[in-house]
Amino acid sequence: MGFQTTAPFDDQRPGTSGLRKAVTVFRQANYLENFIQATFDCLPGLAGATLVIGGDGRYYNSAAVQTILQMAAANGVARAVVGRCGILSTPAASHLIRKRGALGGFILSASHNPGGPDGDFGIKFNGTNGGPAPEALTEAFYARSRVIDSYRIRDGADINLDRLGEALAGPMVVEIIDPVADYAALMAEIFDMAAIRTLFAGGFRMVFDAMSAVTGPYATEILENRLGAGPGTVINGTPLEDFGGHHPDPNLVHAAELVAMLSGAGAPDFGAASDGDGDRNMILGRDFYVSPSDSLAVLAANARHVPHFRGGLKGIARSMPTSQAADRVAADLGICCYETPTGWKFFGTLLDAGRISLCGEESFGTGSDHVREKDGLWAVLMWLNILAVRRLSVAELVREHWQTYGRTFYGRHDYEGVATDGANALMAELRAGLAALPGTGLGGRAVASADDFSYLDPVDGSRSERQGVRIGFADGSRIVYRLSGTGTSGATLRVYLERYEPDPARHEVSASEALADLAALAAEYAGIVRHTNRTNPDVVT
Ligand code: VG1
Ligand code: CO
Repeated sequence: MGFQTTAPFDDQRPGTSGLRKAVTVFRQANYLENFIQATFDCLPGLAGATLVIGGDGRYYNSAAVQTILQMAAANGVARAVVGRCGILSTPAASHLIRKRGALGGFILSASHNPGGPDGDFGIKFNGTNGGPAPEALTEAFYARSRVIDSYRIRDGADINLDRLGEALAGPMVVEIIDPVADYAALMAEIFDMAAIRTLFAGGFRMVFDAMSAVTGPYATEILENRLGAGPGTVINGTPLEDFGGHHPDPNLVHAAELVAMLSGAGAPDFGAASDGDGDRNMILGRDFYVSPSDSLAVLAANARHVPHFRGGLKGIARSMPTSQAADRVAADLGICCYETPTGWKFFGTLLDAGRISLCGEESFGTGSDHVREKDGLWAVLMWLNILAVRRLSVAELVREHWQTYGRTFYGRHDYEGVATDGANALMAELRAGLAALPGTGLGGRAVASADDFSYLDPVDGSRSERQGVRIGFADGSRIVYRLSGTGTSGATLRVYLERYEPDPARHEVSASEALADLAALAAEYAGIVRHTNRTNPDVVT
């Protein structure tokens, strides 16, 4: 047991989802230790508490778990619950924290960012509700990390993380658990597993791409072993430290292998993918892509077919850049639809207060009140449960939805790794121009509203400013601009586009065609070429 001295690091302010940096940054002497001790110093009730620890298995995961265990022991933690081999998907960790009544937990992941010695690593602290720490707390961690001069660590041998059961780190009990079991049991409580089993038994075929990341073991156990989807349903199902060199980001660009498998006459009925830490999902039908914003709306409209939601939805929430498709369903159901800043932590207070049952983001994140994180595999099971009851194909279900509610064409254009100065200048210019916009025309469209989104949390009264520039047009179209909080090199500019089309005769064009005018207008108005030197986005989703 001892004290080590440390110096502050100036870059430990957690972003949208915790602290995310290159592995090389995390490996600097005392870097991880400094962040962990700063967190411990801000947590009342740490002595004698239970903590959950696990991550997505990327490079540096095991080393970080060992460090955190020795520090937790030295800081008086009574029990650490750790997934075997240090593995826990983000939603599984959220569930465990809640189930065990833990003070909180550390989730080790940089989500969809590439892994490996030259890739990224990340860490975040989730509180006792199982959700990401609120901004006030992460700001306190950061403030503490700026003044900290020492940390506590035990000088003990590494714990064997491969063996289930209990071990000791000094006075602290380390409990190594099966990372899948509790999560799989929760899914069986939420869904009509028998109905989904019948669907597969009737010849329904699917492919799940785990992208060599954490969901492989979860998907294999639940889809293949428990639900009877054929062997080979899960592809890239072994978690690898570098995700096989891929970007574990479930979208049309990075999950190209899956997209190809879902095209053509002999393709399976259903395709899905998840990301590095298992909290995101992409849903595909045969030759059909479901935009995440539409997915949230379709799930909301059909939730009553799922046992967990039989009593109806309390409310829905979506992040600001997510399309307004879910708002139309909420209006129809007579329930509230909340609009929150980007990042799952803002859904936490609404879920805890019982104001919402479903929530989602345009970035392939969907979830509910069962945990306090988005949940990739849960979303896949939601779709399967609904398809099993409705007996429609993915495309039929979504087209039916458009018929009823109209179609909201949606696209996100990402300009990755651009110079930070240029990106900041672009946003500053946009902000400076906001006041003059309403009532004028842009590219022949009347501007109805323009602002920099700010959010007042209706539950805890906290305020979040400067969450993204949004321009609303009189015809219901929107352009939103914001900078990413999860990138690790330079800045990433995200431009979000949406256009509402009530007329079913005009639904059968691609989103990129439907949004071409708006995309050109968005690029020109913000001076994207001038500020970033880029003529085209890197990723369009
Ligand atoms: C991105 C997404 C955001 C999501 C966040 C964390 O943030 O846009 O919707 O909540 O990643 O997701 P940003 O700031 O880069 O736009 V995960 O799956 O990386 O924990
Ligand atoms: Co993720």
